[in-house]
Amino acid sequence: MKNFEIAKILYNIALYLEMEEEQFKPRAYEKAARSIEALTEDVSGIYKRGGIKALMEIPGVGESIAEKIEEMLLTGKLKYYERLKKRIPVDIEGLTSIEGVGPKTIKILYKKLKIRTVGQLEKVAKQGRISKLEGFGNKSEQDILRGIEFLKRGKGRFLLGYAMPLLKEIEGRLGKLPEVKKVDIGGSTRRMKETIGDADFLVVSSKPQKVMDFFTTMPEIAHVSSKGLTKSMVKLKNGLDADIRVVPEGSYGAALQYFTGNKDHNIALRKIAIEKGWKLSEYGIFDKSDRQIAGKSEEEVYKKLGMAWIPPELRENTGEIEAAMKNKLPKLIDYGSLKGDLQIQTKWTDGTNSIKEMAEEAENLGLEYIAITDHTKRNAFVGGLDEKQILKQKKEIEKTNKELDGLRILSGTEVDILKNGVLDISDKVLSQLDVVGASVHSNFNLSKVQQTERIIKAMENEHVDILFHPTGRVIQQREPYDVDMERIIQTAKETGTILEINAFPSRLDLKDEHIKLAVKHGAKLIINSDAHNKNQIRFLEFGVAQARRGWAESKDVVNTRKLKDFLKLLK
Ligand code: DGT
Ligand code: CA
Ligand code: CA
Ligand code: ZN
Repeated sequence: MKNFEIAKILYNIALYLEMEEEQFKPRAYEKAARSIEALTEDVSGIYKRGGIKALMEIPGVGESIAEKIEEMLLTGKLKYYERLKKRIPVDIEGLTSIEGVGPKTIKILYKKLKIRTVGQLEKVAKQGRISKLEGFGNKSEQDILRGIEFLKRGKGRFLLGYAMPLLKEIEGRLGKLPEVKKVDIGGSTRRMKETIGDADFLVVSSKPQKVMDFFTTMPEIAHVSSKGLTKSMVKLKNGLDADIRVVPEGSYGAALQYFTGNKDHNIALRKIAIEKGWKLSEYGIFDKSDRQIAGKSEEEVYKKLGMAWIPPELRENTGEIEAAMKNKLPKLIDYGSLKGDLQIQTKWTDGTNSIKEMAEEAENLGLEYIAITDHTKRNAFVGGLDEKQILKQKKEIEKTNKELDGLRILSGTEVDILKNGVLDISDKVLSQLDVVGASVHSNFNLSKVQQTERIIKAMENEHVDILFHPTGRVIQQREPYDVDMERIIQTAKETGTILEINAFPSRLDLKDEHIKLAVKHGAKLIINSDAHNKNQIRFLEFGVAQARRGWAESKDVVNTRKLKDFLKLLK
């Protein structure tokens, strides 16, 4: 068991005990949970090293809690916790997954309204009964309802960046089968959407039985939902559903086009076909006498319909069809075209690798420059750096640069924007760094006006080159802060501040529509990985995907430039 899992169970125990009106025990469990969360070492490692005795050296962990941790580590379960769950049937895990609902709220809701599940909470909130409780109001009731909506919307969808490696691996395996002539992943995966509902494999094969046998017996499969000669459906062990279809070679392009979608894009294309007196389906385009006139390749299908081939990332029926008909599609930024990564954290704060390790990995991935941008002092919970430490780190970067021959490391920071828009590091220090990114890490709930003013103020600082995390959202976990994106984009343009497309799979702060707007106004963009360990630098490509979905070209993204030209674009 990982530290955070142990801590979570201890927190939940504290909450259950509190519901039972226990006096001191809840505090004890909370305290232990907090110090376990703050540990830099794995609890399992501590236990292996010195058993219960070593566990008891963790602040707040006494003998009784140490024994419980031992049980969790050895059995993966805790009988005491299971008993509490039975005795007090409140779905703490479900309820705490609603944004803004914490232990305090759950306790009151249980005592006053006997609420035990998310479903019950939704019902009473809709009846207006939450707003009548002491300490709650209309706003908290609406917040709860919004939180529940948000949770429901995200249910069952998977973050593309985390699902992709396994899907690519399966695609590769299918491609190696001698019976398989062609294979692709269609659907939202091919369109590189932020999240995917299920994966859609498409195959051409002369021996479909063999392909289906192979697909439905892969080690990653939890169960087979259906199996046929042209279509099978499975659930993978990670929870993701995957379909596979075997299609005739002569229809492959039409099938790939159809199963890539999205649905609205397909419907619009079908309408165009009908206007021409034809029929478009996953088998091809057919004329009045039902003769196939296109379908072998996607290019052929689009061409027959009178337009250029449309990159999958654009297929959302948001103007791409019109643009393709006029031959006015953007020349999208290419995968693999980034030369730098300007948001990287290291061991100096909450990253796990050293400056040098991050640099070497970036070089392996073909980058020419990176910036080290650790957190600053306001974010004490991740060991944020103060002025002195930042300058010390700068020295270490200079030293490391001498040890490298290819890649150049820039000194930087992810400086914190305080509630009033002031930065938590002095201008004097910021002025000595190569690159400064600024981001919001607190007070997410300010009004739209206040939040926008706060961020604009930071962007007006002459040292702030990049606005990191322009919306602060965490997909499926935290909503974006309320900001006037038009004004942020305007300010970016006026002040020469670059807007970040954060590539981290759960972040992707700027959505496609934001990127489109920034491109339209001519604001500059940058794609950063936000890597906290060296394996995460690879996330950059998901940022490129997001940029493509926002119609961005290479010229819109500053880190497609060589170092020398990139540096010229900074303030
Ligand atoms: P997802 O799985 O929710 O992330 O999104 P998609 O786009 O992968 O959707 P999915 O898996 O339900 O279907 C794959 C594609 O098949 C979809 O993008 C377009 C096509 N498709 C599905 N249902 C329909 C439909 O009713 N009409 C049309 N024209 N196309 C459809
Ligand atoms: Ca799908
Ligand atoms: Ca599907
Ligand atoms: Zn961090």
